[in-house]
Order: sequence, then C-alpha cells, then structure tokens
Amino acid sequence: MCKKNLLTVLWIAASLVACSNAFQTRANSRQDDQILAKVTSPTAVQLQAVISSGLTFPVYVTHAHDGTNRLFIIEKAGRIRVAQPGASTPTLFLDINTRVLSVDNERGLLGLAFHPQYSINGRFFVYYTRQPDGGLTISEYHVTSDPNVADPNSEILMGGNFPIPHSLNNNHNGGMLEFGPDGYLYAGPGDGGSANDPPGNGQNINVLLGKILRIDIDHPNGGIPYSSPPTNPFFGATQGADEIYAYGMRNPFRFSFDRGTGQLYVGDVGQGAREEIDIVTLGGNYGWRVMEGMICNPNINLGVCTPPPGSILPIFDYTHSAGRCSITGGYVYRGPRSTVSSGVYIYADYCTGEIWQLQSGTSTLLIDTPLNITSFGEDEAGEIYVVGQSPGTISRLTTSPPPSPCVYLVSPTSKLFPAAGTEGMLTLATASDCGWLAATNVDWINFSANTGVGTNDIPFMVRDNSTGSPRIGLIHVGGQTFTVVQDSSAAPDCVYSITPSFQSFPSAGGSGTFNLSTEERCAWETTVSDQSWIKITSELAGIGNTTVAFTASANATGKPRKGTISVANQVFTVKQKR
Ligand SMILES: [Ca+2]
Ligand SMILES: [Ca+2]
Repeated sequence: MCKKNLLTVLWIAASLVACSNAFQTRANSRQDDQILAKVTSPTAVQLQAVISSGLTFPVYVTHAHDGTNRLFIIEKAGRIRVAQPGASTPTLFLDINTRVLSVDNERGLLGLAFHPQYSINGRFFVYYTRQPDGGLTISEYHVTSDPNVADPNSEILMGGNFPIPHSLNNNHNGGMLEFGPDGYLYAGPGDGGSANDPPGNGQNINVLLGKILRIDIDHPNGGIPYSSPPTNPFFGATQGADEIYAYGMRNPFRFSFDRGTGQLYVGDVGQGAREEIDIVTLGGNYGWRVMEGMICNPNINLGVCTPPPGSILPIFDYTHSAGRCSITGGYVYRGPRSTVSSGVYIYADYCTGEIWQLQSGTSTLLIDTPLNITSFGEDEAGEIYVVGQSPGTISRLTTSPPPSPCVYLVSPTSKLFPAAGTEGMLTLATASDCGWLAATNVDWINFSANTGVGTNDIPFMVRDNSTGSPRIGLIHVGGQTFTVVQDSSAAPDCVYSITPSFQSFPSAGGSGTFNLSTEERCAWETTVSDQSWIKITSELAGIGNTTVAFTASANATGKPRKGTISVANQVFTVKQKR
C-alpha cells in the first residue's frame, strides 16, 4: 500500500515496514552525503540551495506574478511562507493550521494559486483537506495592507459542490490549484482513495473526484462564489457535473500550464504499475481506473480491459522499477537562463529523487538527488524550483556552475504625470539572461507587454485622472518599485513653500535636506538643474508634505559653484565653495 501514498513521510517510517528499503536508503545517503545533488547527463544541471532551514514539510512553491519576485511556500500543516528576493529565510504569510486536517500523509494544505490580477485585487486561492472530515476544500483569502501578510479571517469558502466529500480514505486528495491562460481556476482532486478506485469515481462524471475541474471565480452564481464556465463539457443540462474539465484521473497531485503554449501537463500518480504524464484537454477521459498509464489496470479483471471509448493515453509513462513509486509533475521549461532546453518537461519521482526531462517522447535523467521531491514550482521569470520534503528545502534548478544571481535596477524610481492620460516609460537594467515581469497595484496603469528578458525600456499607459485628487500607483518589476504620481486637474490653486531656501557646502561636499510644505491634495516633482554634482536621494515625485534629500559631491573645479533643485514651483539653491 505504501506505494500508493504520494507523500509518504520519513518520520512515520516505522509504519512502512513492508516497503522501507527505498526510504531507508534515501535517509542514510542523506546523512552520509552533504552534497545536495550530483550531476548527470545530458545537461549539466544542479540544485542551488535557496531555502535550507525553517521549513516543515513544504509541498509547493510558487510566485504571485506581481513583479515583486517573491516566492511563496506552502507547508502541509497549513502555513504559507513568503521569501523576499534573495532571502534564505521566509516569513509567515498565512496560517490556517487550525482549519486544515493534516495528520495523514497526503492530507493538508496542498495548493495555492494567485488571482491573475492579484497585484491589484489581493485575491488568492488555497486547496486543503478540512477539519474534521478531510473534505476537499477550495477557498479564497485576501492579502492585508502589508503585502507580506495575508488575513486569516478573510476566507471565502467556494460552497456549491465544495468541499468535495472525502472522509472514507485519507489518500488521493489531489491538491493542485492553478489559473489557466483562460483566467479560470483549475483544480485536481484525487479519486477518493483506498486503492484501485473501488467506487469507480474516475469514470463517474457525476462526482468531482478523480477529475480536473475548472471554475470561474470572477462570476458568482447567486450566493455561490463561483460559477462553471458554459464551455465545460458537462455544463448545464448535459449529463455530468458542471465543474468537470476532464476526467479519468487517479491522483493529479501536480499539474502546470506550459507558459509557451498554454497546454496543461498533468502528473497523474499511478497505483502499483505505471506513473504517467498527460496533456489534458477539454472533455478528455484519461482512463483511470480502467487504464493505468499505457496499460490496462493490472489489478482489475486480471489486466484485461477495453479502454474507455475515446480515452486518451498519457504522452509518457514509467514503471516502478529501481525503487520508483510516484510521479511529481513539474513544468515545461521556458525560462531565459537556458537551464535546460526550452520546451522540455521537467518532472521527478518522489521516492528516488530523480529529476527527468521529457523531450519529444524521450525521458532522460537530468540529476539524481537525495530528496523526496513533493513538488516543483516556478518563479516569475520561469526558472524552476524543487521542493524537498524533510528537511524542508527549496532549491533552484540551475546550470552547473550556476549563473550569477539576477540583479535588477529601475530608473527613475518615481515620476509625476499630468492629469490627462499619457504614456510613460521606465528603464529596467539587468543581465541579458534575466527575465522579468511587470505588474501594477492599480487599474489605471496598463502595459502593452509586461514580460521580457534583459535590459529594457518598459512603456506603460497612465489613464486620465478624473477623481479630482492626485493619486499614486506602484509598478513592481524584478522585485524593484517605480512610483507613478499622477496630478489632478482640480488642483491648479496648490500653494507650495520650502524651508530653508538654500544651503552652502564646503569644497568637500556633503548631504542636505529641505522641507516642502503643501496640502495633501497637491502633487510635486523634483528636478535638478543640469549640475551632475547634485543628486536627489529621496523620492522624485509625490503628494503632500515631504523632505527632499540630496548630496553635493566634492568640488574639484577650483572655483565656487551654484546649482538648483526645483520642486513644484519652488527653487532651492545649492552653493559650494572652492
Ligand atoms: Ca451538467
Ligand atoms: Ca491515465
């Protein structure tokens, strides 16, 4: 039975006597060998440690596609942690431990997906097995005014046909949640558990177990917070549950959308014979429990079957040889750092820790790791991360040796725009193989293209401001922030004053400040006369009172000199001796 459990836990190894060999071997090798992973053909890749401590049983890592370059990590017991760019220690983003039933191997907080407009609306979705009955629950939460802290009291349960009843067995809960390129939320519940799907849930289109589901969380259905897209195969009067997108799944614990093609790749965990990778399409039947991978389920009717009419075989499957037991579905690589070839599908076996690439139907071992890999994940640029179960680790899949970390610089960092809509531009500087995604926290800024690679001028539109007040919007890109300050047409009578009006520096130079006083409805921008020896170190644009900070560099001209800083309609003079 142990091979049916996706998340078999080392710390309950005592209960796994019948199949403990593989787990014992992995545990010993981990103690003996501090090298994270060794390199094999065909591509020299390695795992680069990102987070090595402080995580308990992580099961997923993802990003919020909000330009902040943060990583979000799920811990099975019911916590989400957030790691800032480059940070090795994450902080707590959400704790819903008390709502999550997680004592069993495969139960817990299992999935997390950020709304496509998360940077504006702060909505995100989780998938967990609930207290006390293990029902498969999808719910919405919201971030607080602190972007690194979510509100545990903001839960909106999906209702309708959720939670999906799942009290009889603790295994095969599925757990993946992801938005498709169509903006709908996809979920992958397992078949209800035990072994060989005794109720036949996979082939039963009237239950939600053993399916890929697709729901619309932007259009409530009366009092139910979601609706089913009318394009779902069994929508409305058509026989079958409206939420179903595809069926015949066993335990689609991890799936992903190819960011290049939009295709849905599902790693469907097998029973005792085959682990499989499916490309899942609308209305498709993927065979379980009649089929297991490419073959008839050997545990049913002595392995003799008629495949369900029209059922779709996996694009690849593998057997349980050499200690392999359970697929961990991954991602089609589209990252800019050429970690592996573009378009290959990366996946792992949970028991052996092997990471493979599937390319044109051929699977090749990339790297053999000592990890129990619970999941893969992507960052905003499309680089791939690996989640190790115990000790909990997050690693980045990189070339060997690894490339330099990506560093991003935005200039300028803020700018004042007129009330009438206009186009703006910011410059993002980074290495030629570093990807980025730009996002804004307001609905009045738009991008024509919000992703790219390397140094770029990033244009954006600032829409008309008819609110009667100046306003501020943020653009996040590469983990950096650009502040858009937009003026109001209703503020021509703004009065500004500064104190003091000048400052004198010795030839060695130094730093200084002055205060701008105005009303909270009045916007300003700071500019420097064409004197490269004066630099503003505070924000270049804003609303209301501010302190302008600047530096004056050493004077090597041999003569006294003078420059000015303008803010709103006021002029501050910087004088410097020779
Ligand atoms: Ca129906
Ligand atoms: Ca199948």
